[in-house]
Amino acid sequence: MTDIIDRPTGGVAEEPRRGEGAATEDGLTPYLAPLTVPPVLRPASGDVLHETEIAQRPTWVRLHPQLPPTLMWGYDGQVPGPTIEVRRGQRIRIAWTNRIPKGSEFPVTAVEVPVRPQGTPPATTEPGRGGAEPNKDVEALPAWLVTHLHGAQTGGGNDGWADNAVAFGDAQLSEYPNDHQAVQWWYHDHAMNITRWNVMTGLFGTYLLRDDEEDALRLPAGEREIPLMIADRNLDTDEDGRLNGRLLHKTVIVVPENPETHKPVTVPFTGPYTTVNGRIWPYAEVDDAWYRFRLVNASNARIYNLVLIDEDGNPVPGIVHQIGSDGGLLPRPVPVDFDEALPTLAAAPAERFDLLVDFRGLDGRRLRLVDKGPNQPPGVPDPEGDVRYPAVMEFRVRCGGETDTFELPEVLSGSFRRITHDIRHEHRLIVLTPPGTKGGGGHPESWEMTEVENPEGLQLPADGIIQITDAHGVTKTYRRTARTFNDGLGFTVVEGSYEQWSFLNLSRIPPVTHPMHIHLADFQALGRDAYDVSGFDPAVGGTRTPVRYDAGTTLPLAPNELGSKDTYRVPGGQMLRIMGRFDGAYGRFMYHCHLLEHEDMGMMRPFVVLPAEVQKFDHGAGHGGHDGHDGDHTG
Ligand SMILES: [Cu+2]
Repeated sequence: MTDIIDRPTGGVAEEPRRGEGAATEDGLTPYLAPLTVPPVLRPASGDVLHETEIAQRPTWVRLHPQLPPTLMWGYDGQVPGPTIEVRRGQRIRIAWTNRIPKGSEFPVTAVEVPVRPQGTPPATTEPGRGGAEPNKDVEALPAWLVTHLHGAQTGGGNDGWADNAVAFGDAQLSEYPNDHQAVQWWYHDHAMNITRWNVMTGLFGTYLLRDDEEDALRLPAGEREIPLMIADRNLDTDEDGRLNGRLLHKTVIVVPENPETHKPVTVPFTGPYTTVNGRIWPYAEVDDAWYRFRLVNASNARIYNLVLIDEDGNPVPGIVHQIGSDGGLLPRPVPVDFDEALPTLAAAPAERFDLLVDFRGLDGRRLRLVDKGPNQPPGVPDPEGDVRYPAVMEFRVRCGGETDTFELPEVLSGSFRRITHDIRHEHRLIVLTPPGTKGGGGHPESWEMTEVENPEGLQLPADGIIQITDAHGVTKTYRRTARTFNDGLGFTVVEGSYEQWSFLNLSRIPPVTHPMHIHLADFQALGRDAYDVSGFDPAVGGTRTPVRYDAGTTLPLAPNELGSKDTYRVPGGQMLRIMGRFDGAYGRFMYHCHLLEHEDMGMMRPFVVLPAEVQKFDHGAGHGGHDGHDGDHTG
């Protein structure tokens, strides 16, 4: 049987204390709604033939006490969905069942508005459509859903392949072996072309895997372990300008000066209102004790720079420690002191942060988690950027009554092993192109590159040919072997093997950070290198002069990036090198940018994992990244 346990909400106050934060110009008072904690669902254990049904259903959610209810879609009719909790090695089967009746209203209104001149607040920071006509094609969308368990090692058939979405009444049957160290995964919709709207409806939830190593640390648990799913949203307004509660996907479109040579570019979604566990700017009452927060950025595209501040707006050092990241526990705790030096809580979509916060001695205090705009002190709005309201949530510390004797462990994961470059491995090179690159339809793309062994005869510059001068001064020539999702298979990976994937981001004006996510495998960062990417000409789609390693700029890896991860920020002008092992499952998987607008618009590619014995019989050339053919496509 499925065991659903309702936990008390994270902070139940008798009465929300009004007037503590001034209402915004939109009429919403920050820190008015108590934080809610999703119920825990422990799937049937011991009998893998017993499936646990989790159904997507329409639901009405009060995002804020001063708003009318919002139509959303939620797993088990809840936003976020239930927190699924399993133990290592407990194999489970979930029937993700679409129970959103045919003809249901799509919960998101989508509009595109023109970009505004620099120096004025971006239109996306304001609620309402501003007169823009809703996209009728989005209004007409059916509930076409597929669920991906982000981070999980499971066969390609269970992973939530984006094309294999199901309609009303059908179920996606997925088996999860859970043979993994203790970890925080999360599940969310992944339907081809429309993930950005499906996830915005509310289709996401937390998945926690436990093991003995984690148990032995005796970390804060029960009511003192709280998932925090952070997601920004926008809301529509009525004719009179009042918020009507309806979800609004408002994006900015940049129309080029010369529409004959350049296509319009859609900027990924950001919105003015930050929700935590499905509430806008909630507060949580916490004891003066240690807490464990399992934080994930479930936003479409906002990259948060989270800072914990006190009543005077000053960062609070010394009480936040990161103990885990995407792939599980870090080897040792990493202090997060918000002092502008590394490390910070820069959280791109899909990145996870396992945080211990020490509220001892803070009885009576109010601390706030805020999103720091790039040009302002923490807690202050950024009028020219997209941080209209920095608020995320508030912690109200109360006396817990007894002394918390928990001590921060010095070593967290004794089983953690650092992967080094001397291990036998395969190389892959993926180039992330700027929006407006020739042939890209206005969108950034992820190009799979293959080295050209005899580049002497090439006429350069040429579309799809990129030269790179590396740290040793050696220049190599690469040709593009794939650029969009439906191009032929490029990467065939032998199960159990290690691979180094290098992502080179060619964006420059403006630099665009892409959080790259690879399904199935856990990775470790080997390094980040700065590159002078000015030699790439988007109008050509290739380099005029080689993209060049910049020896003058060092980019150290932050200590909280050194654990296992599956999603990495790749800023413009940077090469990120990561190494991972593809083990535990076979099949066809995806890797992609986790800005959902980019993922939907082409920044996604397939890869296949096979047994070594089977790959020997591969009759095609599906070995992108190391086949070394001449660049005969370029003429
Ligand atoms: Cu991207």
